[in-house]
Amino acid sequence: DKHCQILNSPDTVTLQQVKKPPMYKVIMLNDDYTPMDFVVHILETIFQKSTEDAITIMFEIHQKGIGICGIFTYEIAETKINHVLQLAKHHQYPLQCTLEKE
Ligand code: NFA
Repeated sequence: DKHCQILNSPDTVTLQQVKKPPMYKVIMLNDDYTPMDFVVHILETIFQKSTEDAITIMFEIHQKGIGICGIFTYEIAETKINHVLQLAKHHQYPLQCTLEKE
């Protein structure tokens, strides 16, 4: 049942287990001050969402309090969160983002 791959070296054939990396959800939190169009812009540029999907996700966060921006490896999730927080800080918006292991 474990995913294996055949590795052919010059004189040996071995079964190598292929491990998927742990994945992390990037969660965005609602607040009362960050403009809706700024959140949509972040979802389009940092999370590569279409305008339609960005608007849907933005309203979900606005209505439910939190929403998922995407699922990534730890390093990519951390980098995207840092970009969001840096951009929000630059505009003096209180937008918050966090990471959650899947
Ligand atoms: N609640 C914010 C507003 O009404 C919009 C928002 C959505 C903020 C998603 C943060 C996250 N301007």
